Amino acid sequence: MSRSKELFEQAQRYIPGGVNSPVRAWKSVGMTPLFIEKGEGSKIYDVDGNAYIDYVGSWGPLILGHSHPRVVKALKKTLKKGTSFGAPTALELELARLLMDAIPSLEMVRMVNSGTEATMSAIRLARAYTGRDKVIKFDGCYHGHGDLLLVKGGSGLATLGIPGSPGVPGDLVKHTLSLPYNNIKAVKEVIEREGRDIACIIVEPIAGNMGVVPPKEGFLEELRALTHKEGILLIFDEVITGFRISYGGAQKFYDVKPDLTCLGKIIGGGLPVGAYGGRSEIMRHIAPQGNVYQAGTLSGNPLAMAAGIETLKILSKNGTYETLEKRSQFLWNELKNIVKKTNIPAYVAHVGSMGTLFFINGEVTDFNTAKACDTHMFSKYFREMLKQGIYWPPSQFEASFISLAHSEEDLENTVKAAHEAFKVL
Ligand code: HOZ
Repeated sequence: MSRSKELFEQAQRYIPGGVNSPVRAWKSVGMTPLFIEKGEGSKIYDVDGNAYIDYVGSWGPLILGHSHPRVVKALKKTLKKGTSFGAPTALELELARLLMDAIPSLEMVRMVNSGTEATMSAIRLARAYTGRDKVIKFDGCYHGHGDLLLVKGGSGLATLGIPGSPGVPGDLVKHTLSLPYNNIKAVKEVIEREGRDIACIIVEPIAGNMGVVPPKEGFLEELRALTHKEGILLIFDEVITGFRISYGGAQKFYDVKPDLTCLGKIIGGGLPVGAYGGRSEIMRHIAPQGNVYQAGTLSGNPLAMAAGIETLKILSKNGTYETLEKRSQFLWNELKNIVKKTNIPAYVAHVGSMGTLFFINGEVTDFNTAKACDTHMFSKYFREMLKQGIYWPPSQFEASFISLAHSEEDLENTVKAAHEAFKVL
């Protein structure tokens, strides 16, 4: 038995499902997970000594690849001074400034520890600011595991086929309205009916948790116009897209300015982090400046700040995103060529360095089309890729991430592997 299997057997006795986050259990691909020993650049190494080219990248944060020497150096330097103080540090200010310089809609920002915390807090703030209770979200978008946002969520909920979650009181989710992604007509109808009760619309500007689903042309712009007109706050959940799609996130890429933005992943350089920010007129309501309460012992943790600062400094250099785009385009185009040459129904969706190979005949534009994919075929593809040393996300409903550490050779090897995988599907 492999060491990974042994560890997984033991882990299941102590940790629910053997994992600390559901998708990691590889349930939907009919396998047991690899336990990872280390990561270096584009590769991860399991406890049995096997190497894999990694397209999970810790689910998005590792845009520079694993253990980037400059990030490791910054962490070592910070570590020597202590790990947490529960008191302000200059590092928090430095990261806040970097975020604001990059993202035009951020006038103030509050650091938290995860994307879940960021979205929960942003929604509390939106409700307090508007004095309204209702929240619009979109089917298949995933905004962390806060009670009111689990309704028709993507990511692990989609992977495991769970529509919501027991333990979430019906009374609580009666304020959540979940609508089809990319369907502006549905949004207009709801706003016409109950616009005055709606505090905010929260949206992934590029959906990344039902697989990658880009916004249709005009979708984000129309959301902005409608919300503006009705005094509803627009919240962009850029936990995945922030610093992934461009240095200023998806909002800079599409040139749409939300009222509030949620961040995470890349801004912590691989350490636990989250942040939410936006117009200072709104942000000023957060305690202790205002009375909307939100707090956290490890918020603004110096190690997370240091890793985030170093990551952003590297990303801000000229040409970084052009390089990433060029490499990403190569992989997506080659995958499209493979798809074209077979009669297996498949579709490659991508924006920049995030993408998904959907097993479906036709385009994926929302949760219903995503759910219509052949997940059995996806599992086969996943297993075939793994056999050839490619670590693809273990779910049809997650994004694959390309990093700056992926070399041309890595990408060419991945294309070869995909070519072989398609032969046996
Ligand atoms: N919800 C994450 C992906 N969208 C998965 C987190 C994890 O398992 O680490």
